[in-house]
Amino acid sequence: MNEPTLQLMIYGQGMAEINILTDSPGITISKVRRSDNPNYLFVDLEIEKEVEPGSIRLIFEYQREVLLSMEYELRARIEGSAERRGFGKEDVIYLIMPDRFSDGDPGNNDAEGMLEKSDPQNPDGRHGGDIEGIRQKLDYLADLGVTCVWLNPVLENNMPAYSYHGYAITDFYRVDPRFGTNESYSDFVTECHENGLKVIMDMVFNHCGSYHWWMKDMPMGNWIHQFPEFTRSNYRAETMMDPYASDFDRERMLTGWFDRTMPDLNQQNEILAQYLIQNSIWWIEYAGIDGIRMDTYPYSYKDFMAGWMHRVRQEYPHFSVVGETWLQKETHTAFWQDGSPVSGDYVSHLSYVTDFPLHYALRDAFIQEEGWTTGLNRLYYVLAQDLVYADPFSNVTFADNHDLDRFYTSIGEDFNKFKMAMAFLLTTRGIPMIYYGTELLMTGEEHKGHGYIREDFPLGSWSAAERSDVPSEARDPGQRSAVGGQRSDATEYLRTLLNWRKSAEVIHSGRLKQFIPEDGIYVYFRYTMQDAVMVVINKNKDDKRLDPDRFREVLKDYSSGRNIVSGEEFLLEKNMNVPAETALILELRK
Ligand SMILES: [Ca+2]
Ligand SMILES: [Ca+2]
Repeated sequence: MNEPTLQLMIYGQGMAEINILTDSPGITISKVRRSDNPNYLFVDLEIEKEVEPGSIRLIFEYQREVLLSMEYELRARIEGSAERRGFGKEDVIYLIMPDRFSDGDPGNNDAEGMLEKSDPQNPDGRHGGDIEGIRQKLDYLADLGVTCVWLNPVLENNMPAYSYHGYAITDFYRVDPRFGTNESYSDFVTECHENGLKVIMDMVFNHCGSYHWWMKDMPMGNWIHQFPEFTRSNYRAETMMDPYASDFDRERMLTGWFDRTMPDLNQQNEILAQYLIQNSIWWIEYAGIDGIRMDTYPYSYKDFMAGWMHRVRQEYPHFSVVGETWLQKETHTAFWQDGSPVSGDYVSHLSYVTDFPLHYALRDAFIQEEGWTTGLNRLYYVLAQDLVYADPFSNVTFADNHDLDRFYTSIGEDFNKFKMAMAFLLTTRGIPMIYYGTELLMTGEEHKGHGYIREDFPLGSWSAAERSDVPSEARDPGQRSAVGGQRSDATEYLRTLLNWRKSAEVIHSGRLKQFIPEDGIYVYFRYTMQDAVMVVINKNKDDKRLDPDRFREVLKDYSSGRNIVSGEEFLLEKNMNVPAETALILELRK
């Protein structure tokens, strides 16, 4: 690694009284720190560049007597590791909640030592999905046309209840045994790569689970933020950049707990900060991942987050990180993106942010009536504010995710609106993310409970006895019933768009030009010097005539366009017909 220092946390009864030595060549113990807890020792090793992978020896002495000598392994790096490319604008991400996708190994559902047992009928319980289940579906995902998978956290959540979602980590170095093992996760990443899929690992620095072993014997008094009584964050990330924010609110935002079961980590503690940084780098290297999605990005100290990103970039200059920046407004979202004109003197080193403002607009666009600022104009106005971003084309865009109403539900289960929205998501600027089951028109309302927006993927393997509630047409989208038929149409529609997008460089790197929505029709273009794609979204319940003359600055000598869904040829002439409630995606031809 570029960084020669490695911090070790050594835990054991009375460990602070131990003297630690090494006789391995090229290794120096540069710093030994103790805390107010006598059971911890923190040791910095300096590793010279010339040191080969293999075992080094650590010697533990008490009163000049050797108590223990242990081997510590320095692993070889993956070849070309530092140069890994990460994910980007050419990709479409598919988000999977591992407990709810497919149960490839029913044998791990009640893994030994885990406090919560499986309970597939309980929306908040563990349903048994795992890494093996996802592995068995890689052909399906590759065929669907997504190019990158993001799994909600896979690390151990040994909590007594509500542990399936993964965000209450109890061991930062261990994959939850109900999902698999560290080895099976690393093998999974390799197999994804063989199937043309990249992998994003979900990480959490803001908090851990209240059953993390640290909580039983705190490494230091200031390891977490503590209050006389339970104190919740105010969840107002806007306090980080609001020029009028009170210190009280900002402090409460940063140090309040995300939930009762999620102690808030104090990254101003340098040893904890180093622990988290090393942990993320260890996973990149160990599992060979392509990117990180960092949970609750603004809830950790922003200088720590910038320092972390800087460290990651030092080791992996092209690696991708997307921060979960759940903010309402464009400016507040853009603040976190490195180089944004609205970041002030904050240098985040973060390349990708999650585009919540566009998500809200996408929902509104199809449920609101058309008005000066409503309906399709919501999309227009959000994109018109892209000047606040350093690179809006790298924003991660989405219709929904694991915390939001299922998109199909939020648009009143209207299949035409669904298709128009997906066409927009996959052709406008940004790196699109699709939540698992979108292709099967899965439904669910967030306010009923998160279990309802994270239901079992109907095409996953689930024990039949447990899954009697899954309708048979959902198991086989080829089976034609009213619902099943629409589901297979949805899958086919997305499959066509996604597979086309894979090689559509004009969407990956082309410019964007939009025309103000008029009469319920929104027209925009993606274009390069060589290619152009015209998108026409007609929200009206009837066919409309369109005069392409208004678009001549882009159309120039293009005379026709091929509809990438139907293959049909459209002549770009006066009174061209735009079918009702349809998005036309036209590859323009001269
Ligand atoms: Ca399982
Ligand atoms: Ca915090």
